[in-house]
Amino acid sequence: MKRSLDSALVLVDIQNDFCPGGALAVAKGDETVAVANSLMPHFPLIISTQDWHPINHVSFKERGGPWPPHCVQGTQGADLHPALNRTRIGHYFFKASSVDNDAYSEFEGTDDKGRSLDEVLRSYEVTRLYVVGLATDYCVRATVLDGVSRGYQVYVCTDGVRAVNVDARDGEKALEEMSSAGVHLVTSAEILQSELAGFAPS
Ligand code: VGL
Ligand code: ZN
Repeated sequence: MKRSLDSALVLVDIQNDFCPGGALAVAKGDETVAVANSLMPHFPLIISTQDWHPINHVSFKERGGPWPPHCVQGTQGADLHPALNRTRIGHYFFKASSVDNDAYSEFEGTDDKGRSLDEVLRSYEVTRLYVVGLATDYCVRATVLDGVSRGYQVYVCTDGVRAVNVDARDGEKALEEMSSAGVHLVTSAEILQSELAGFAPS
């Protein structure tokens, strides 16, 4: 049984460079893959996003930015994690893909036809976003807060996200901030249970 048609599952930046061994590895980042795979069969629409930087991107240290080079367009590090099930991903979005612009919100990305995330979600009459992926304190946070401000009801799957934690509590703080903004923090077990009961968790 699929969640009602007004819901989309958003897989934020589940890329090799954000997983152990990657250029900007997030601790246990690869653990988001199994959670994403377990949720996908229960959603009618699945959106994947990727951080997608040119080689001399403004966010890289050599240009004065905060990060080591990561998610360089066309490299293995920018690929989705190989264990992520692609069979039901309906749309792929790419963001921060021009040299002088960084972006953490996936709403700033575009798909292969140049459409924005908001445009695609509205075309399906989506009103609820369920979010898993990387990283809690950067792209998940920014996307989720942007989604709230655009009028979506947003659910963050707490066991399906992991944080960079430049400071040790950044991930926790980001979750608190999202919660204060009206975001629902739910576990994958709660999402799957409410699915069987036929309603969305609140
Ligand atoms: C991200 C740091 C730099 C993210 C992207 O996807 O959360 N974090 N670029
Ligand atoms: Zn980046």
